[in-house]
Amino acid sequence: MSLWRILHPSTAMYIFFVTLLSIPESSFSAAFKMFDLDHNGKIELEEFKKVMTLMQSINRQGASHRGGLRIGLKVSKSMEDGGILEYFFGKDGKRCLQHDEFVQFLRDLQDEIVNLEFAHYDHMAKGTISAKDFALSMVASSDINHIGKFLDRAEEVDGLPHLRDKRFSLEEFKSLAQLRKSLQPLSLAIFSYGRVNGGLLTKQDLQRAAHHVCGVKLSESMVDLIFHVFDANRDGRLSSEEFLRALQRKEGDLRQVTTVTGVTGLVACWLNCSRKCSLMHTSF
Ligand SMILES: [Ca+2]
Ligand SMILES: [Ca+2]
Repeated sequence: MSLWRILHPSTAMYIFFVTLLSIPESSFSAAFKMFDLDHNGKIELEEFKKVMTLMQSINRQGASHRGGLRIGLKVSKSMEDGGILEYFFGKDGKRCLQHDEFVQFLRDLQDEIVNLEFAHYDHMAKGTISAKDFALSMVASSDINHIGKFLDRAEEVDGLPHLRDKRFSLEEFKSLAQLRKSLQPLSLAIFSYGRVNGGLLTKQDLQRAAHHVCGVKLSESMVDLIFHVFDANRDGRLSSEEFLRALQRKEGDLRQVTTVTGVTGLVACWLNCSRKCSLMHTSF
C-alpha cells in the first residue's frame, strides 16, 4: 500500500506535507535538526507536534491577513488527525524518530508524489503517458507566470508528427523530477557551458548536463518535447531564462497557493537559520 494511503492526509496535513515536499534533498538533515528542538539527535512526539502546530498557526495568520478572503485550502481541522503521528511514533507515542528514518521518509514522500502525478496523467493505467500529457505535466511544474504560452505549446504536441505518437514511461517522468530536484547544481553546470556557448543551451548540452550532473539520461524525444514547450523564441536553444522557466516551479500570484508559499517561506527561513547555526558551531 502506498505511503500516501497509509497517511491519508487531511487538508491541514496536506499543507504540512506540501511544506515537507518543498525541502530540497540537500537540506533534509537541516530539517531534521529543525524538528529536534532539544538537540538530542532524535525527534520525540512532542517536538514533532510543536513544529506541526507552529505551521498551522502561521497558516491561520496568513489567512486573516488577506482580509478574510476565502482561500482554497482550509486549515481549521486539527493537525493531529493524520496517521503520521502513529506512523512515526507508534500507538503509544513512545517511539522516537531517528535521523535516517526521517530522511528516508522525506525521500519516500517525494517519490510517492511523483508516482501520484504520473498516475494522474496515466488515466488508462497503461504504464505510459502520451507526449501531450507529458508536456502538460511539465507545464504544471514550470513558471506559472508564462503558463498561457506554455499551455498553447503543449496543445500543439498532438499535431507534431515526430512527437504525437510517442509514449513516455514512469522512469522518464521521474528523470525529469530528478532534474528539478537538482536544479541548483544543474544550473551551475549550465552557466559554465554558457561561458562557452554564449549562454545558449543546445539539446545536446542539456542531455550532457543532465547525464553528468544528475546521472539522468534524457531521451531525444524528451528533449524535443522540452524544447518544443519552453524554447520561447524558437531559436533551437534554451537561454538561461527559458531553462529556469521550464524547471523552476513558480506559483505566481495565485491566492490558492500563497498560503503554502507562506509556510514554505517559513521553512526556508528555518533552514537558513539552522545552516547559519551549524556554520557557527561547525559541528553539522
Ligand atoms: Ca529531540
Ligand atoms: Ca530559445
